[in-house]
Amino acid sequence: MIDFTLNEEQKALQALAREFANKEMKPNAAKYDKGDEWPEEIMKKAFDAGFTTLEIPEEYNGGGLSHLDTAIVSEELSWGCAGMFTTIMASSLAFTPIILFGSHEQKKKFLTPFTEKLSFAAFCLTEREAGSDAGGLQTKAIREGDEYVINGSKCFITNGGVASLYVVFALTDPSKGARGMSAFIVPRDTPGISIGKEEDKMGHRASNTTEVYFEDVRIPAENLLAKEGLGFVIAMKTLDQTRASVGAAGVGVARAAMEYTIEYTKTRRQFGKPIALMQNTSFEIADMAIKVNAARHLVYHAAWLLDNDLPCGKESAMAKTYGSDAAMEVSLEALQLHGGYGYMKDYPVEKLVRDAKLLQIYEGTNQIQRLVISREVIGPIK
Ligand code: COS
Repeated sequence: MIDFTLNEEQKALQALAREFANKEMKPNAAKYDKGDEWPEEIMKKAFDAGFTTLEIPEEYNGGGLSHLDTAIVSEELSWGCAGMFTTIMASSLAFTPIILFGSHEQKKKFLTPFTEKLSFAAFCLTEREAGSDAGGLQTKAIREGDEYVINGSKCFITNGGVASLYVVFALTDPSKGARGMSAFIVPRDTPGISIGKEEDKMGHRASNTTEVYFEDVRIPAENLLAKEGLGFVIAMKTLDQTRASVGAAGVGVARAAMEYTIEYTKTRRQFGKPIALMQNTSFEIADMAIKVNAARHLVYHAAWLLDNDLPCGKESAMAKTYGSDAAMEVSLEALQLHGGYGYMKDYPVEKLVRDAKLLQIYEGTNQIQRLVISREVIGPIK
């Protein structure tokens, strides 16, 4: 049977996340959007509230929340500030391969510290020449005795400069291409790691994005996740899970844009009446509400599949695509309905447009999502 009601615990969780977003994130969003400062103070509070370790299993001292619960929180936090939320989500992206494929010892050793003190993780897959074509990476991890030696570089790494732990994808058998890829847990303080330039981004300016270099980085062989050659599947299965969260972030951004628009158009008077009374405005707001609701349902459905251990690659890609497209469309329309004011930084809407754009790009562009969806929907062609 289908039940669309949140239970009492979920309602309480939603209220808690909404209050946090409203009190701590929204009032500081414009300040950190300038990009001069990293929102450490807000992140400390997010850590105290448990928002930075929601999905780490209880056994390792984390929140142990379900995917649906996490989606509910994600919508609220990105409604508060998508940039700050990205910092939290990027850690979660790096925790996921450890949760899915790590041994008990690896989880205990590498996940538990995140629940004890504020710290961040980063997922190191993308390279200059391996973006959408994730299987085309060049970073190598060559086994020498009881160690692997990693050489290569990663780019566009969220939390790159602030992370204490990286999950790094590298070729252990370069002759096999993507099938020779493996995944490693790499502590930041390992000699040979250096941080490259910090990117000056259009949006999500409250998040840290850098290059990360690995030069003769030696890690114990026990830091290999699962086994050699499974790296590509680990990356894909991770993204199958986390893409629904990007959809949830899209819902949060779209909802914020819709709410600002309702507030503004009810008070903005032109031709002798509030512009919300004009049919173009009210119909546009109706379309915004349709998109927010439809996107949320796709996100909840993908999360439900994940919680029930059912295949979700297509649905997670749908949630990511529709959620981020909704954020883009709704925020652009919100800007238009704000007229000249919408274009000014004094109003919060132009930031939402800039933030929405990245949701269509990271964790796999929406074109890659359509590739994933169409391959499954169309099936093999003879
Ligand atoms: N789960 C499990 N296995 C998967 C999988 C999934 N979701 N997707 C692919 N695989 C497996 C395939 O079954 C195949 O296995 P075999 O080698 O045994 O045949 C292997 O992985 C290669 O898959 P495929 O042929 O589909 O790879 P492609 O290179 O054609 O395409 C895409 C893979 C484009 C989907 C992938 O590279 C991708 O997602 N790119 C975007 C990367 C991304 O999101 N980057 C953002 C980084 S984080 S901000």
